[in-house]
Amino acid sequence: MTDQSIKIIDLKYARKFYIYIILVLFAFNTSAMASERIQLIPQKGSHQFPFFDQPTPVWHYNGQMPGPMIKGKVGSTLKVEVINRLDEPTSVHWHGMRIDNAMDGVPGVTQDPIQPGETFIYQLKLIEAGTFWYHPHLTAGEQMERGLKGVLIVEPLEKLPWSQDLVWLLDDWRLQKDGTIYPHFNTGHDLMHDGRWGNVVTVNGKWKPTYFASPGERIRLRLINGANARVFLPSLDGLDASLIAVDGKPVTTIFPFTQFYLAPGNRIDLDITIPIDAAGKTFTFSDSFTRKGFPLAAIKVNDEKPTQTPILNIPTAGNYIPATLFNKVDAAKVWDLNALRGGQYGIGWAINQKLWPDADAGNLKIGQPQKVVFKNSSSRLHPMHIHGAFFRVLEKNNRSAVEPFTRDTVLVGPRESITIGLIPEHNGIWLTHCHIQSHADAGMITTITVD
Ligand SMILES: [Cu+2]
Repeated sequence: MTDQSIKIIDLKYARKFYIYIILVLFAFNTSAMASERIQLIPQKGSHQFPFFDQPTPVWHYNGQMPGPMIKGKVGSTLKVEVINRLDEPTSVHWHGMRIDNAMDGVPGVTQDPIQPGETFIYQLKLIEAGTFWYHPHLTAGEQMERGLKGVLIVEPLEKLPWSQDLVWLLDDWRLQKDGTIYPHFNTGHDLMHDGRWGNVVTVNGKWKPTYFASPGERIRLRLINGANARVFLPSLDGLDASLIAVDGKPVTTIFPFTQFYLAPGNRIDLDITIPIDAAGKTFTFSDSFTRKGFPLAAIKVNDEKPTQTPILNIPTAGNYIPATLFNKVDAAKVWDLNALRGGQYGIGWAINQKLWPDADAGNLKIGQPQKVVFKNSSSRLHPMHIHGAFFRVLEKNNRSAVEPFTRDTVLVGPRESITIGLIPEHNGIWLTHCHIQSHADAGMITTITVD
């Protein structure tokens, strides 16, 4: 046998070996998809921000910041095994998802807290495609602020037509000079104002990250506000975009994106076309809610030949929860939002003068259109979130203000009143609360029983 023939034989074996590896990887990949079983491990760890020499101690899922992006297809069931490796009890709530009430992740209402060392398995039947996210629903003012959160995307059965599906989880952190997280949560200041606002804004845990695109490319961008209290008003540096989904659900009609107050809990999906002549340009997305403003992330357009901009058939929700359904409903439930002395912090945030857990907003009948007025009697912001349901904004300050989309969270401004229409579709005891975590921790939570 010559040297040459040995080489040839080696190559043959090598090729077989590679094919074998590819087959094994393929089999592993498909079996992982079919089983749809995921482990989520809340635990202590660290995260490196660019400003500090030392990594910042955080709490996160599976050692990742943000937690792993969970994806599943409509019609499948995800089994998420949560193994609590924190030193305190926790839970996982699946924000915006309409799932069995027992899987909603609210300790004291839908389940017992997951104690340290314990495991809880969430079974999530994926009934609709969209952008959702997950976070603890226990001492959330601290647990979320230390970093526990992640994104869950439910994909439709058909292939998504966009060449890129960007997911940006927006967040802010209150970091001290040494890089550690400011360790006092729900302070008097946070409670009396709009909760805890950080001094560092991140996208997917990074400060001002850069993403890349080609001229002419069409991108789906999902923005999720995972902050404890900060409201974002994203601006796109002149890029044209259409608003195609709000809070996980397609809009009723697609229209150009102008502005959207992305309150804690809110998600928007945008369809963005990179201009054909934008080669070499960088578009820096920023937040303009506060006077200071923050850069969020950048999209850098490469110098490649322009790609043909595809024409997309973007699904809409049609006339889901039509506003006219509520014309004949006159008796609206009024939920007054205001501060109140009392509760564990001395400063409480109440719904109808009641502080959680002494709260119950009554019953709603399944399938029956219902109007609710969020009446903000305070001078603070309250992004109000209803679990397990979507609703339509009908009026602002008693004037018609029908939105061409549904939501699960709506920002109620100081002294503002917002009338919503909802049709309860799922049995159970569902939470309604302010998504500013300090306000929720200080009592601004109630329940509605749907039967
Ligand atoms: Cu609030």
